[in-house]
Amino acid sequence: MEFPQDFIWGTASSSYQIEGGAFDDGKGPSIWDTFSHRPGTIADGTNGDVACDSYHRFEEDLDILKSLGIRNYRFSVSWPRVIPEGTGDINKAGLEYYDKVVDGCIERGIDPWMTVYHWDLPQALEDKGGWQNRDTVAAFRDYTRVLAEHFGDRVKHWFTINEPEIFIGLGYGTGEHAPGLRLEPREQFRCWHNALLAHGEAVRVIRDVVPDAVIGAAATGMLGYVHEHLKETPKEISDFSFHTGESQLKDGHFFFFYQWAFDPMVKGKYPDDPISPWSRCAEEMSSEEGFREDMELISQPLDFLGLNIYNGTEMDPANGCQVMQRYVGFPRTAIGWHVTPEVMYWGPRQIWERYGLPMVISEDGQSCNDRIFLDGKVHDPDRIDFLQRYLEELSDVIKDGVPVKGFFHWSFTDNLEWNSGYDERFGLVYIDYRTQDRTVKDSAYWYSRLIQGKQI
Ligand code: GCO
Repeated sequence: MEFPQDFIWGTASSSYQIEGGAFDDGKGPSIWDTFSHRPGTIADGTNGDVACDSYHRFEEDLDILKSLGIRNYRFSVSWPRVIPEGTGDINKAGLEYYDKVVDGCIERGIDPWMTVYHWDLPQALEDKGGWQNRDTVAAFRDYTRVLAEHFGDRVKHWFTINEPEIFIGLGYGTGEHAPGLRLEPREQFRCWHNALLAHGEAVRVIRDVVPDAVIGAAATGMLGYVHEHLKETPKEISDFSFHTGESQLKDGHFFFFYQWAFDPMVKGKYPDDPISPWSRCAEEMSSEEGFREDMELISQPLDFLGLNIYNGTEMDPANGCQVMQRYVGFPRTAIGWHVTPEVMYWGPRQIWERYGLPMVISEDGQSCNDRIFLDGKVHDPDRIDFLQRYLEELSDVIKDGVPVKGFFHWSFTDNLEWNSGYDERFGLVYIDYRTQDRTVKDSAYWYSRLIQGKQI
């Protein structure tokens, strides 16, 4: 497989999943602190109080990144570590921590890619309605300004929000994620709209404060694919990828689509998606005063789109591009997600055809049942195989003219996989949670050789 000379190779993490230090040095509680302490919310009964202890061990982690030659690191800022109540007083110790992370990256030749929001909303804001409350948008704008003013001299790559599909869909829809609410579609959609407004405000602020910033947002969703690399994209595939289907309505996951985030962000309007319950909500909202201005704010020009791609849905061109029944025993990762490398070809291609913006793969990876072997190493050939398959498809789509500029492996280290707990290991680096010892996995050495252009 081949990649352009200037291709951006990186790896990713998020604050709540790795930091720990949940109540240290003036940090306020986030909705994930509250949620994870509620019995029955996290599969293995754990929480992020300590996580990978990156709050204390980031130097060691950055050394590992450097030793692997990984030159781009995507991480997120914990809002309540910086502004404990969500608005008002700034916690200097919080900013100092991220100063050390940012400077630590730069000293090691690593470009920091900062995500403003990866789900850890200050609990104080949730107490006032969280994403249901439009005041959260202004709070987000002010929080982003603090980050832009403080870090903008050193941080040039920014993600505003990460996966609204999940933090709204699972947080305020199905209740599986913090804050654990199960709202009706109309109320969910209000949250959704507010999250997109927050994104728009953030883009505007970062642009204003850091004129040479490169700004995007990361989203995820359903994507259809066919096995072959056809010349034309069958209409049935993109119809599938960008329209809510009956099965998602039935399982209550109708929010899990790219178009609900990227249509408003890029095209300035909500999608034409007839059977989604949100279409009615968007229609109703469109008669509210200020709606046009809202859409203008949401659709601030972006430099790139971040795609978090893990798997897709195969369709059969021989059969009118119907969804293909998966065969018995179809390959799966440890968390149970299907291994579908072709989505790494068809996903970026369809997003490119619909939105016409450069992209980075902001997340991709697999969870494995990793462990330390008798020889003291972590052998994870399944992760290497997964990466090789997905990256070959990515290399092909780039060759076909689709501008994917970078790839961030999810994740850097093993970490707290939200409500699934610590059992799901996505990292290139193994964490022994009893001792916090780090062990670099075989896949990390493989990735390191790949990105340095060595024989893999
Ligand atoms: C995400 C998440 C990550 C997850 C990863 C694996 O953006 O969903 O951003 O936090 O851990 O996707 O599920």
